[in-house]
Amino acid sequence: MLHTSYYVRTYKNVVGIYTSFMTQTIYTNCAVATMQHGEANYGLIPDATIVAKDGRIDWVGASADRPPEYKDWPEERLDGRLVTPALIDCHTHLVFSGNRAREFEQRLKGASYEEIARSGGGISSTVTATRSASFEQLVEESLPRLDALIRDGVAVVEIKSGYGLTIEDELRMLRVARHLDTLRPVKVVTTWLAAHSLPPDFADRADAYIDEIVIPGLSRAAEEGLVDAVDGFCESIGFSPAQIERVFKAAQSLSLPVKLHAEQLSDLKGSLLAARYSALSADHLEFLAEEDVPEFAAAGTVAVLLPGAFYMLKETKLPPMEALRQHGVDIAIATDCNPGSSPLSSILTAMTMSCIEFGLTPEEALSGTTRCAAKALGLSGQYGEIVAGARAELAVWDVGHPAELSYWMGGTPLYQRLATGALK
Ligand code: DI6
Ligand code: FE
Repeated sequence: MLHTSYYVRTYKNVVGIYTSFMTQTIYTNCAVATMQHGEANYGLIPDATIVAKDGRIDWVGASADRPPEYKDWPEERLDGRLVTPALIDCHTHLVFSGNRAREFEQRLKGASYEEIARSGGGISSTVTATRSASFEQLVEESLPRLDALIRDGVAVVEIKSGYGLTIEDELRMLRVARHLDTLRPVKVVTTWLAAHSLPPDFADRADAYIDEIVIPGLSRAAEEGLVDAVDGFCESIGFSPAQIERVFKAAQSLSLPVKLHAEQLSDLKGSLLAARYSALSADHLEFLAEEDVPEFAAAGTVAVLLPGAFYMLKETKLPPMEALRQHGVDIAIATDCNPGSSPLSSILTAMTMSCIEFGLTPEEALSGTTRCAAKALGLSGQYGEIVAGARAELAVWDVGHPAELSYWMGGTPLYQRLATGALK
């Protein structure tokens, strides 16, 4: 009755990603962490049943309360395992060629990330490698990173451009990202990040780069249906708030949502700019000033924390966690998978790191990779919660309690991913 569409290998066994083509399925004999908004304690239901119909959740609740109309439906028994919404990685740069291990060595010998970037290394070196790789090579190099995320129970992955920096090379990165979506049982959400770094042929002409590459390229990407959102790197080694604002205006005129790399290395008030444009998310935020949190919170913009970059760059300045919590800001966690500051392709590791570095609770870490990550991608109610109407995209774990998802380091306790034919 279940069709096995794809296998991944975990530390314990080979895990199936099962795509159910049944119009009706009941998952039962399991614990469920619904991660529903407003529910305490993970929305945990110890002896639960989930009813899926036509790829969506029709009903979830205690098995004892299962409504009689589902009585004769086919059942999948999950042997007491834990079911959560499938995980979401809402910030990655996973399409790129090569790696920057040598730069990592340089940093360990004392060079800073900014120094390396200013001397022509850093993002520029990945740009050179990515431009010279063929489409097929980019797919081949990116797939293992995507597969690693899938092994951790991920169903939705955001992928940014930003290592092409010409119109054609940026479009090509997004085409690779869209192609990856067709190769694996995941939904890929794409982001235009041409305002990532200034290529050498535009040295000292950042405004011209915005006018000649970033904005016209974005229109092309939108015409081709290659882009779901627009991002920028608002930093002294990236682009100024005024330059980013011009990109945001172009996004707005194309009805595309925006998001921003903000306050990673300094406080340029990018997060407030993002908030003014009702951004889906502002990401990094270590240097976000506490006094700016109320204005940020009022916009409903998600704070995406990226513990892999914090770790790799040995950052010490923490985001204003208490203020974010007090003002009810939704907090998401992502890998930031990229060759420079975060060569990380495990969302579970990002969750563990977020607990240790930023003091998140395991429950916040899980909402950060489910409900809040869905919100950061404009997918609220569709992914990231086990709630009637949402997609029946589920992860089944060999654990007794959801805190274990943040607790174990290395390996993945994923037992199974339950996917629906309706994922795409
Ligand atoms: N912030 C990041 O964390 C990545 N890009 C960005 O704007 C780093 C990209 C890289 O170093 O290759
Ligand atoms: Fe990033």
